[in-house]
Amino acid sequence: MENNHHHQCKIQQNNKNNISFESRIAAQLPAWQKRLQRLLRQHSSTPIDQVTVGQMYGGMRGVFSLITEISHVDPAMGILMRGYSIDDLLDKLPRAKDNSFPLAGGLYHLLLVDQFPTLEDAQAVESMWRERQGLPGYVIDLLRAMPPDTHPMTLFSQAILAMQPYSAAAGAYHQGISRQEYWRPMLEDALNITANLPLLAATIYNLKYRDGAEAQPDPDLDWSANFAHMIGKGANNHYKELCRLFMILHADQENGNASAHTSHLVSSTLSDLYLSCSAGLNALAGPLHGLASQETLRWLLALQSRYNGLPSQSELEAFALETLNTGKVIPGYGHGVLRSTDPRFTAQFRFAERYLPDDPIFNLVKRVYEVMPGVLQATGKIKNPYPNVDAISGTLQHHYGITQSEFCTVLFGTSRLLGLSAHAVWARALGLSIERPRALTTSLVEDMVSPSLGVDQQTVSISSNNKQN
Ligand code: HAX
Repeated sequence: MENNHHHQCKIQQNNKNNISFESRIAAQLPAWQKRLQRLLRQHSSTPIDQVTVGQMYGGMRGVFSLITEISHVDPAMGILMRGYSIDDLLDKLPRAKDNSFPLAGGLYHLLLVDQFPTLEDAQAVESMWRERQGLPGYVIDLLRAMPPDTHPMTLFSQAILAMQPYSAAAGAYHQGISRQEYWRPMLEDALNITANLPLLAATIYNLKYRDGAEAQPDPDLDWSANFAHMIGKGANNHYKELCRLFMILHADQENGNASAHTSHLVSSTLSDLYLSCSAGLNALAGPLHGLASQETLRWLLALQSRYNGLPSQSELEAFALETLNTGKVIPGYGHGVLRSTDPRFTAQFRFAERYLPDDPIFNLVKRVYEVMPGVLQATGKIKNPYPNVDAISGTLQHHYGITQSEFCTVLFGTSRLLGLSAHAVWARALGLSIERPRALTTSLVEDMVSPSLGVDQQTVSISSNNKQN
């Protein structure tokens, strides 16, 4: 109880600390409002895309129908965050002295403020996060009360939802804040949620795999590396560097992917960031999405144990075909938008070559990369036979002792909420609407594309009814 009171006081104090951050966003909004008004006045009815029947049944793949200013996926170049490629971000974002990889605070500044951060800007975000660290005691109690075999993603999503009573935006809404100002308390929520993500991830890790050891942030460490410290790996400088790399790579990917879109849809109802982030995590927990990092590690471990080490190319092909022939996907390969090797895969591959060249699972990843594109291409149906971010991320974690494959997606979510929260603040600042696409039944689609298809269908059902009779 005392803990909760302490948490509330802390949130109130922090309201004052992000004024300059907030004002940098506010300063850009009048020009944005004019720009959007002009665009909509002149082009509200101009078509951007058309929707085919295949796309309606195929999960709306490739339909341009969302707006975000935060990031864009280019099929060849990969994710561009505020226009910067992964390699640019890794090269140019500010890093602390003697660190090999950037501070996540700098990336968050870029995502939220749309100005390339100085080291001072990056450190200012890191300080805002530091000041806001602390989980309410009841959240930890809640996590402890769950059955021990609960999936860590369930705990993660639950914990974010459980903190919803502290939402500044929900409170402001109930006090009657105007719609134009609503993004400000959302920014406050964004800082409070993101500040606590490594602490929450470490708390879940420790509860599940370290006998509930208390996660205690080190005030001298940055946001990303603090995760390493809080799970007892603070002395391992290479793992701290991996945490920094990981948190940059997974932070965002446009807002059409399942977790970002879920979170955007929920947020579009004016619900607060705790509700929308928790919802986004639930989508990330699906095996075709963020859970692919867990699934890849499991698949690689199964491969290793089947062949007692590194398989030959033909053994690997046989194992891959076995997966495909049992109706499963090859985890870590393919992508909804990308049409080449994911630069986030390449960045992690470079890390592995530098820090863990002899790791046996990394050597499996390498062999899979040699063989799998050919195997997938031969199926004739997969649009992108190349590896995505998840094809290697779990392997790197495994090398440093995060051997619990089910935990991989929590780290993914820790980083991804940076992007989702930035999308949400800007969607609110720009006044984007509640989402409400329309739906059709198959009969209506048949009637629209070819009325005779509908008649054929009626004949089929009449004749099958007759047979039954
Ligand atoms: N293994 C086997 N089959 C695959 C495949 C893979 N890795 N990737 C695509 N396919 C199949 C699809 O299932 C689809 O088959 P059907 O026509 O029988 O349904 C066909 O190839 C065409 O699919 P596509 O157009 O190339 O790809 P989609 O846009 O439909 O799907 C996915 C994109 C990422 C979901 C898909 O490639 C996949 O399931 N990959 C494996 C899981 C994975 O790694 N997911 C993580 C993706 C990155 C991410 O979101 N991280 O969070």
